[in-house]
Amino acid sequence: MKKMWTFLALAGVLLTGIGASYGAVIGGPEVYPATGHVYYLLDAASWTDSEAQAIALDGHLATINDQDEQNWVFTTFFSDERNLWIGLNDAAEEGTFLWANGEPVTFTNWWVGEPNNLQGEDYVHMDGQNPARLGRWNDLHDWGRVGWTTPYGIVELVPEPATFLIDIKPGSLPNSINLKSKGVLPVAVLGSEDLDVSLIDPDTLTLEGVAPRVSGKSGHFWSLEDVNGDSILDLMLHFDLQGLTIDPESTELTLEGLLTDGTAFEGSDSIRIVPPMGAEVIPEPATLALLAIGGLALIRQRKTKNT
Ligand SMILES: [Ca+2]
Ligand SMILES: [Ca+2]
Ligand SMILES: [Ca+2]
Ligand SMILES: [Ca+2]
Repeated sequence: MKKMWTFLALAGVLLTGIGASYGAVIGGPEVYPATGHVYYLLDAASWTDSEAQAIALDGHLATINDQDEQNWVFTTFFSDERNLWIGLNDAAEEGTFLWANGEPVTFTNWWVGEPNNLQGEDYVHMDGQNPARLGRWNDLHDWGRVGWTTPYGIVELVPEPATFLIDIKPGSLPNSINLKSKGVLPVAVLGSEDLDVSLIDPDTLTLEGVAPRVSGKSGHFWSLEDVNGDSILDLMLHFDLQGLTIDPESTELTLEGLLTDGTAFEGSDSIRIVPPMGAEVIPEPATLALLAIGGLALIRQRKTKNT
């Protein structure tokens, strides 16, 4: 939480410093609960000025990853026929649309017949002017064009996650992991004065990108219990070891997730892979020779017995 506030305070300092320029921040911060990303609304300006402003804020014009984010952004920032700039553009190569933050294009919301590159349009906005196509996308010139009001930029920032304490294999140290084991790996998020674990959204939790295991038909994959005896509840999870892709060289694992208010957090704990890589027992040539001699002796012995 502390990091989040430091971040917002810093953003506040930045905002006052750039208030007079084009594309000044006029709205936000708003947090999108599904990802914890933070959004600002900029005053009407060209796409390139708006993107420069977004970069100064340590973000980019918004990348719309799916219909939910589309709906949330439009509902949050649209009003009064306001067109909204997003990060999509084909300025670098005509016809190849890219997000300003470099993410792959996985979702689009074009209005019928768009993008049409009319007289060389390269910058994309959500339509706020035409009642029939509110929120649908259109390519436009950098400063808009006749018939369009200049769009307002939507900035998207990915905040630094807060860090919480996690405990892999509570009660045991070192946290030995056998990569061949088909068992489960218990992981606890430790509650503290600063963290009420009931504020964690369990559906967002992943260990090295993998979701916790669902136990049985109950559909439950987490429980609240005090695993370290400090009288503060901890969040207990289990992961299928075989479902995790753990690098045999790795020395720690990281759990990531969101609080119910969208605040991102992460926590890491040390692990020790067993048996350690490179420590497998490979017989020395001398041992092999001895084994061979032993084997011969055995055969001879048997032969002797048989005769
Ligand atoms: Ca996004
Ligand atoms: Ca174009
Ligand atoms: Ca167009
Ligand atoms: Ca506890």
